[in-house]
Amino acid sequence: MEKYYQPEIECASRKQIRAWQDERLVRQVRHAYDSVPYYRHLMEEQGVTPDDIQSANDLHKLPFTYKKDLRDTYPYGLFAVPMKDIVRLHASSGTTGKQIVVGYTLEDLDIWDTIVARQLVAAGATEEDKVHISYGYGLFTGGLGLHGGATKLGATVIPASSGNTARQITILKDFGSTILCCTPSYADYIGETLQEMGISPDELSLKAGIFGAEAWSEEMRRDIEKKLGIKAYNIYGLTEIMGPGVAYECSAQDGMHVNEDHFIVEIIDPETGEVLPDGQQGELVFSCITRQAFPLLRYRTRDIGAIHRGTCSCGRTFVKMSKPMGRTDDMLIIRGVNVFPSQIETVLLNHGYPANYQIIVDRVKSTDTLDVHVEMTPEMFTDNMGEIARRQKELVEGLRSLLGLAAQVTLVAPKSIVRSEGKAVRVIDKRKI
Ligand code: DLL
Repeated sequence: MEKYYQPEIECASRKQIRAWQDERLVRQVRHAYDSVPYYRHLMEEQGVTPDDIQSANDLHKLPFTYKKDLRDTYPYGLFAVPMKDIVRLHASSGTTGKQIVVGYTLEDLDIWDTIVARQLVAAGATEEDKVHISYGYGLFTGGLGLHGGATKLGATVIPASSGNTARQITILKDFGSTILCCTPSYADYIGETLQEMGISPDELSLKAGIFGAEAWSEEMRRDIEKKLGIKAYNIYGLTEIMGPGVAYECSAQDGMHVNEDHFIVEIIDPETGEVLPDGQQGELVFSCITRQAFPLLRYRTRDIGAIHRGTCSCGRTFVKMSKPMGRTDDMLIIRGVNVFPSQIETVLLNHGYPANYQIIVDRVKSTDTLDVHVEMTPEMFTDNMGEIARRQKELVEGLRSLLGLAAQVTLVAPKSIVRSEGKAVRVIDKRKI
């Protein structure tokens, strides 16, 4: 039977959710306007005042905010409460450029813990569980985010942090961890190490995993579930908005419920900024409607996804966002064709390859080249050149039929691609260098 952390909120009527959003947005806009000169200026530039925002219907009148706004005001220019009320800072350097800093009040942390606890319960956790956290601890929000949620739930936290994989496995085994939290690429690596150590998943007590912080395919989910003998749940979030827990998966494992009592999600056309209808792919935009320290409004995430309304088999009423297929800034444009690394991953895993690959993009004589390096599994490994050529050709065909693009494929030896303990770096784009 489906379990909820806060059924009265997670399964509230749409009317009730809407009422929370209306009231909280109005208050939040006033708070941002009154407390952050930068917001006041942005709103004045757009010709709106807090009085123009009477309900969530008026959200579209507000200006967007961008990562650039966070960088321009670095470090504390968007904080909306005095520093004495900030009890925690987190930061993200992102894939490119200068880091950004966000702050939390005690109340903000409590909300964060609550929404992460919702995810844990949706994945079947109770206070009886041992939650093993292998997200990195530190300024990255993964470690402390899951830590706070698991503590709030009353589970037993194992703050393993990332790295030292053999030791992780000893801890998983000896401490009897039941829920594993880390990036999907690290979960895959842990699964692979388990096999190498000759340990069967049955020897562990794991039952579920909470994986996020990077894009991962359905094929990778199945792979991890098999390797670790668990059910793998997706969790989405970003430092700017809160950290992990902005959206979370339920037993349906088909899209993530957005915690709509704290965030309003929109999908927009990234080119025109126009709000798109439900179901259509576009850029995810979030507004924080309860966060005191950092009241970010209409934040352009650069993540590409879609939102779906309607009933979910789990009984929750929060809208669902599809798994983001990638970020607009990860999207490769190769000879005019848009390619997401996650699409390449789908082809590789469907052909039985592991999720250990690297995508190398270059420009030779003004033509873009796409070279996919993928590891063979130890069972595939051979020095038969004919066999390798046949396999490479098969993948080239698979990529061509999915992407409509000619790629080069290089099969490499098992273990030759460096493993990730956090977010995997899949793409080397030499064109930018
Ligand atoms: O990655 C927060 C987090 C930690 C989420 C642990 C989930 C688990 P940042 O480092 O600021 O924060 O990176 C945020 O990561 O904009 C997405 O591009 C990507 N991302 C996060 N979760 C997912 C996911 C954390 N489930 C950026 N699927 C976001 C795809 C994800 N991409």
